[in-house]
Amino acid sequence: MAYETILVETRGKVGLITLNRPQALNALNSTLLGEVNRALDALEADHGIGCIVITGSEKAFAAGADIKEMANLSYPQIYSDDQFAGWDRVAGRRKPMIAAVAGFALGGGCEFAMMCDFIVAADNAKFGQPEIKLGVMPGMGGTQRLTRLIGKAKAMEMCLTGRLMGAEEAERSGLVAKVVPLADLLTEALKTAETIASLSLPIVMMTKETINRADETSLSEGIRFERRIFHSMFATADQKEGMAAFVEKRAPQFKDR
Ligand code: CO8
Repeated sequence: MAYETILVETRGKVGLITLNRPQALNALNSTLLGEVNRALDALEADHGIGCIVITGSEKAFAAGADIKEMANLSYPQIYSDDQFAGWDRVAGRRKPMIAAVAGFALGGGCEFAMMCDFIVAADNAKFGQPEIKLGVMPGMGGTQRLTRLIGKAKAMEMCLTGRLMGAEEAERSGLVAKVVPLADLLTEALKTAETIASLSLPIVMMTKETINRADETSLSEGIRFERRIFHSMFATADQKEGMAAFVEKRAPQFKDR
């Protein structure tokens, strides 16, 4: 498949999407959004793929939604076209997605990274929601996801001032899972993705779905959901294989797809 704004490859059981608009620091325009969804459709349909890594360049994961594309939209246009609705499809993906972030992850770029299941950051990563400086606010989930990840005080401070947060503070605050040297970013993210992809795909997907329930429901309903999904795992061959392999002191061969 030919793409204009991204590069897509597979490395074993891992799908790798590289945002590729260097002239605009990977600003997220509508072509890029369409292509990311097209690539994710293909990777999700491929039963050989168990995890997806999304990355950018050393200078920028993405410097936000494309301001030049957005600047002159009227209210009826932005409302009727709802051209950002495609981001809800990105956020709703069922296979695990890791954002490997180096450089700027600003505005929609930070929001895109937060749509992934977790972020691995290079030590030069800079996160921020600077939309307030443009006379708008985050519009791709940032007010909600950032607040859930780092808490109200820091989310307020970041969104109301537009200040950037470095990798170390982002890790301390719970925005990123781990920070690695820039030179190791892709290797580390791919290694983590390979670990996930080597496990049972349906069990990984059910675990992702269950953790995401924590953002949507009460503790008791979340625990009830967890219990039901946990019970249903006993209908998979991979549960039998995983536990048998432990008892027999051998490596499991997960096969369910
Ligand atoms: N959109 C379009 N073009 C961009 C963007 C962007 N977000 N960011 C950078 N570029 C372009 C620049 O215009 C420049 O292009 P040119 O060479 O043609 O002038 C090129 O990329 C390189 O950028 P700079 O020269 O500015 O590079 P610097 O290294 O000097 O600065 C910065 C890097 C600090 C990252 C700077 O580019 C910057 O501040 N960018 C904008 C960051 C920003 O404000 N992001 C938020 C955008 S708004 C948003 O994301 C809202 C999402 C929600 C929408 C939902 C609607 C429903």
